[in-house]
Amino acid sequence: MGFLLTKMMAVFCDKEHKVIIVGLDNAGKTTILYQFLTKEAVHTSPTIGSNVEEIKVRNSNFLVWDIGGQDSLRASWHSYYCNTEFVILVVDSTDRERLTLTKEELHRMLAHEELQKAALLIMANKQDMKGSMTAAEISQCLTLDSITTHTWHVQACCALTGEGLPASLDWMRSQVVVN
Ligand SMILES: Nc1nc2c(ncn2[C@@H]2O[C@H](COP(=O)(O)OP(=O)(O)OP(=O)(O)O)[C@@H](O)[C@H]2O)c(=O)[nH]1
Ligand SMILES: [Mg+2]
Repeated sequence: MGFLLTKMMAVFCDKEHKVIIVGLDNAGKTTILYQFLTKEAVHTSPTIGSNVEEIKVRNSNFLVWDIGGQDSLRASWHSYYCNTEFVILVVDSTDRERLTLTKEELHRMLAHEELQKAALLIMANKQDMKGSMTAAEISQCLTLDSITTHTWHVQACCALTGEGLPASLDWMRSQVVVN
């Protein structure tokens, strides 16, 4: 009974869930953040520091931090990790040359003690572009199958049109309910 009540409270009185959006520069993180928020493609410029927005999906509240991905900024990603429940890793699906770098950043992040309980959502962005890698190709290159320490999910998307974004938020909500 106590368990059921706790579950019901979790569903109806949802607290705020901290989300960080990471990925290399130009992956489309800021475009995704504002597409989540406004359902429109906004004009962006490279993020210096971070943007933060609250996103409500039905009864779930997410506090979403979009962190700049330029080389010089990646060293400070860790300062955003505390209390993070979801890591969204955005990949530019056309950027084959830098996928190995993304893989290194991903596995370094997953080893960080403050992210041990975080769930991981990989967004294979820019699916509208010719020659983009599929979500399956990206999964393979990032060796996602080897990840057993974190719950993870891959979503193909296009931040310009918003395709794949509702499904991403639905997955995050499903994880909130599961936990
Ligand atoms: N074709 C296409 N372009 C996209 C898509 N998503 C983002 N872009 C473009 O990619 C460029 C970079 O997008 P941003 O959202 O600023 O990238 P970012 O990951 O926030 O980059 P940093 O802030 O430097 O880390 C912009 O010109 C966007 O319009 C997409 O799905 N398709
Ligand atoms: Mg940005």
